[in-house]
Amino acid sequence: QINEAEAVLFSVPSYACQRRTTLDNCNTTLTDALSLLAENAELSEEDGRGVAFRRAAAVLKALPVRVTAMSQLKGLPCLGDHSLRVIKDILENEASSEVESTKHSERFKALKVLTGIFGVGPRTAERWIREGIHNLHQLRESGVTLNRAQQAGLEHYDDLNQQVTKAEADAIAEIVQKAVDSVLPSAQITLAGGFRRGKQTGHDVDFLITHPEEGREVGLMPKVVSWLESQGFLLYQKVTRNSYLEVNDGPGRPSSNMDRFERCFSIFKLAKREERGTKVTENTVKTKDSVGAHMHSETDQSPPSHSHELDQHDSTNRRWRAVRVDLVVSPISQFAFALLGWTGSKLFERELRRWAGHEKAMSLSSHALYDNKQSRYLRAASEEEIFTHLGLEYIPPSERNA
Ligand code: TTP
Ligand code: MN
Ligand code: MN
Ligand code: MN
Repeated sequence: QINEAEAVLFSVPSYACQRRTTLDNCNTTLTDALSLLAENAELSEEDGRGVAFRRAAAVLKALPVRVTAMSQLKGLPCLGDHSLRVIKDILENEASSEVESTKHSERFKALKVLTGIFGVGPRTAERWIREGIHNLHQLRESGVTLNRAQQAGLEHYDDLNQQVTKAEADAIAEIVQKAVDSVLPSAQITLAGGFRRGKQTGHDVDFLITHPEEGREVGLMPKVVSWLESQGFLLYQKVTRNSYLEVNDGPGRPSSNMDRFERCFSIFKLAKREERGTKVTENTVKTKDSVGAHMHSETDQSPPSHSHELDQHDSTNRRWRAVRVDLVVSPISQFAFALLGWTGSKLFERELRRWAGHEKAMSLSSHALYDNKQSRYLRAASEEEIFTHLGLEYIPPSERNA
């Protein structure tokens, strides 16, 4: 029992990018509750409320002890009235009535299920709900028109809503490395996103691709994607062209934080572990028994096509699974910014940009850092240099889990 007078007060800086947030979280009950309210706000397109709950949760994630009394929260930043009310409710009654009623509301459940489809955002989900569509069955029966992404998302719904493991991410990395090696030797790939922060699972796998010689990366994405497609590794892909140079914002600074790299949203067809062997190269020599993601040459006796239709609807007998993969190509001159921008967490990124703008009069994007006072771009060859430019202590990826 903690005596109020003895309660330890923690000093926590107010920007998440000033803090070290590891994956060890002593306050999961509280942060899960606040994250659920954040998610509900985001699904309802109330982004301001969403960020407020995310910031409150992030402060609790950064604490070295479990919170058991409201007095421990004195002086902590980012805890608004609403978040404090939720925390108090949980500390006193084991659960927050608001969180429980949100979690079990038909609206929240429907928004979760529908936005769980790759290619479906809150706005589309909202529209469908208004049309009486609350679940996948109703969606399939409704006859609404789905775009190509949504069709793939619906088809692979179960796989894509199952967490990707680190082992699967590593297997995908080998495939992407092989693709890159095949089309442009000495191009480099880097695992970004949650896996770079040390997470053991994720909702997708994120890769950055670059080349040590500026300019050599141009045109790389379509070649990588063609190679992957020709080897049967892709169930879906959409490449969006880099428009960074095409956009005319006048001299100097980029107009927004929107990322303009050449990128590919994809769904990989990954052979299951027992099928995969230890190295990708082993897949190339497998023939008779191999299906799915295994590579095959033109002369291969058994192209990986035979039982897909049957496989599709019986995941236990399938020898592959669908995995979401994001690929991003960056020129080497922007690589440090791209890496910082694509490592996350999303809140950490948002806070970095807010810090840059509000505290330093700088604009940070995944491409560059612009100093508004000096009216010039600040170069950086590493993430460390970007933190230095921003006047921040360097926070390694494993401590960016805000
Ligand atoms: P996500 O893959 O959505 O998230 P994550 O990898 O942190 O977590 P999960 O395990 O659920 O996959 O995003 C990875 C990072 O990429 C995140 O910091 C946001 C960033 N990002 C985009 O998603 N889109 C963009 O256009 C830019 C610039 C960055
Ligand atoms: Mn990710
Ligand atoms: Mn995510
Ligand atoms: Mn991603």
